Amino acid sequence: MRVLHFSDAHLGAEIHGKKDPQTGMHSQLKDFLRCMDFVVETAIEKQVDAVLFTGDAYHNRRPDPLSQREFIKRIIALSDKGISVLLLAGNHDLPPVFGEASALDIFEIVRIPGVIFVRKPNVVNLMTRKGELQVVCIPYLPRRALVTFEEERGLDEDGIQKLMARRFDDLVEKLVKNSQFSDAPTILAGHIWVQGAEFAGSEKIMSAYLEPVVPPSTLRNPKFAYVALGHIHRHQAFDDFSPPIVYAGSLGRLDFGEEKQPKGFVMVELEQTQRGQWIANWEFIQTPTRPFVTIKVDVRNSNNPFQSVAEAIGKSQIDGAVVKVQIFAKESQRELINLAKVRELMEKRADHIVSVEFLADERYDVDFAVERNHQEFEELLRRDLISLLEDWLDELAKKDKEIGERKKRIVELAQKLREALSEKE
Ligand SMILES: [Mn+2]
Repeated sequence: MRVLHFSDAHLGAEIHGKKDPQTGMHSQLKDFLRCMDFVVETAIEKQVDAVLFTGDAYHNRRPDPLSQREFIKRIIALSDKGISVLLLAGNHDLPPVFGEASALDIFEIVRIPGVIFVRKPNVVNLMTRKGELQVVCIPYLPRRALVTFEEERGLDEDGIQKLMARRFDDLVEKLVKNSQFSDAPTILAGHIWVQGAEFAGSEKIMSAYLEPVVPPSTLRNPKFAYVALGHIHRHQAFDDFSPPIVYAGSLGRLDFGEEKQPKGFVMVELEQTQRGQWIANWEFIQTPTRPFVTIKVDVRNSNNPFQSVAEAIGKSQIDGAVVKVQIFAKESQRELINLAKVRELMEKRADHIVSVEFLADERYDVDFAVERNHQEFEELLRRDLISLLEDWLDELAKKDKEIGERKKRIVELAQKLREALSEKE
């Protein structure tokens, strides 16, 4: 049986790019849809039996209709070809307020043949053209799904974390114990944080205070042939034991933290050994997402600084990329480098120019001239407060190293404060 595992599509993210005035489509959405098209094409071409999506379809919990239309369209394209699809709820797929509808609930209302959406921990039998696939589903579980407010009384942060991890372990054990498994292959699909996983940097703030951190041993049940994970955006695998535990990673690049990381999805071949045990062979396939490129050029010893910048740009692979330029220069060279002209050099090649920075004597100018339009300010207003705090601390840390060192702690405290306030409501 052949399964395609992908995750964290984040349609509707508008971090880097601009909106096409004709279609209202942002260039980041275009990029992510191109990646999702590639998923659909590959699934059809390689004749996969099932597609497993491990959460975060949309970037916003109240996604815009354009993102929804395009996501649903592609899921239907899979269904039309007889491919079964399982959609698992990620943190971005949960309603903003407890009890409200999830954007993916629509898949439960408008039934598409072979497509199911799983929002609660459950064991699901996915029928495929090659027979049954048993999937132990663990969607994103916030702290409150595992531990009540009353149970936390008297516990410190560490105690709460331990209780959450234990509850998670119990939950998986119970799910497995109470299910009647057939001889068909069984896998686990989760939108969870596994201990030891490395972040990409584009995940929403993750704190061990808000959700369980799952030890890999919890997932190492010999019943599972493969563990398909979403939530953490860096593709990685815990592959040294069986079953393989694999994060597909986000489908496309969200920001510069992922500049050097490959993005893609996973092809999984499930095979039965002579003893009847199911095992998985998997392969990572890269998506055609936009490259992110930072060009750093030091012109302090150059006689013709503009020429040096132009050469550095000429040598860089910026075609179709999201680009940032940092020019390290002497104050006296300021007049010699026209930042607008630097921008012009890239306009035809790059998909999007984020900034051209002139950095001299620790003071620098940022050429955001074309960038900061009304829409971007609006986006700024919609951003998560904690991530704004983080940016601000990063800014302060440029002048005061100590702030950089204390950033993690400050952010943790801010999260706690927010949590405490939301409990009061
Ligand atoms: Mn995500």
